[in-house]
Amino acid sequence: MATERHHFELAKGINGLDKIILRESRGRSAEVYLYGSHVTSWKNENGEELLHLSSKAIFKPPKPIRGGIPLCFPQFSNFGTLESHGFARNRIWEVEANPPPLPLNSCSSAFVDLILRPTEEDLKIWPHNFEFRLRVALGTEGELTLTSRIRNTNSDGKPFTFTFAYHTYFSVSDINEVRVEGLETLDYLDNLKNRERFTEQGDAITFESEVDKIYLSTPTKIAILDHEKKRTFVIRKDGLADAVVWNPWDKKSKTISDLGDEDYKQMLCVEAAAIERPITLKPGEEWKGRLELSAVPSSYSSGQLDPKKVLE
Ligand code: TA6
Repeated sequence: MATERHHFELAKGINGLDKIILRESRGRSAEVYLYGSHVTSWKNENGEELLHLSSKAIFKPPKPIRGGIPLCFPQFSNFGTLESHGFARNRIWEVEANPPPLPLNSCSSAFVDLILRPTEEDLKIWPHNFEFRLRVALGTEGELTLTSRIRNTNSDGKPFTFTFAYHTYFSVSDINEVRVEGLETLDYLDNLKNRERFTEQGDAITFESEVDKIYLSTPTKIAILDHEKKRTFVIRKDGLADAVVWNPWDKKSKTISDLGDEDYKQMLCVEAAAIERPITLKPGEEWKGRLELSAVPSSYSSGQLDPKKVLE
């Protein structure tokens, strides 16, 4: 069902779950499941998939979908008493026809607005009323933008506090060959060492074993350079101070039932997040967190990528 006004298609996805398809005139596309308001696909003009979806992903509530862009709210990981990464990623969201105005980025050609409000069951585990609006937009240059607006709608005068992440799984050619630029010399919490705080070395980050780090107060722009695919993912973020870098590698992968044993070789999670300083909202207040992803051809000739150009 293509509707002029809303620039998207509503379709049935895996296991009959409702999904939204966004299409851009030059062949780019993105797909969002109403289950978790979960982006599961982002393709470039050649139809190449840019996000990693686990080869064993399960599309069956209440199991979160493994891969794509899960939303972590109102809790990142186990930074609290709720289930890992909170409950927004395993709830059914609604399409919102008339959301409060959000300045539409002029080059958005296709977009959809989704909304989540707590159920009676949710209020028992997290006693706060909220409205979580997510706009997913596909731009004319193929960029994918996710804009979250979270409003405290408590009528009892109570503030609430949350942590948040866009838990993006990027598709890479070979994890041994990619490098991340923009996190050099930053402090991070190492989830593999009781969240002890360390300082990152001066060079680009490369991968040769399991990594699970929360980088603190990062620049608003981070790049993933994929030699083999001559591709650079540029991650721009607003309202999200931190960034998580995760790859489970071989051993941990075998303990994750809905992740293929070899998947780790073609995936890397770089997650725009708000963790170190949780967000507190009083009733009526609204927080906005924006993520913009672009995949650009890497401009290198000698095998040495020019990070400066990428992060300018
Ligand atoms: O974002 C990194 C992380 O918190 C890792 O510690 C790992 O648990 C990963 O998320 C996946 O979490 P999930 O709950 O989706 O299995």
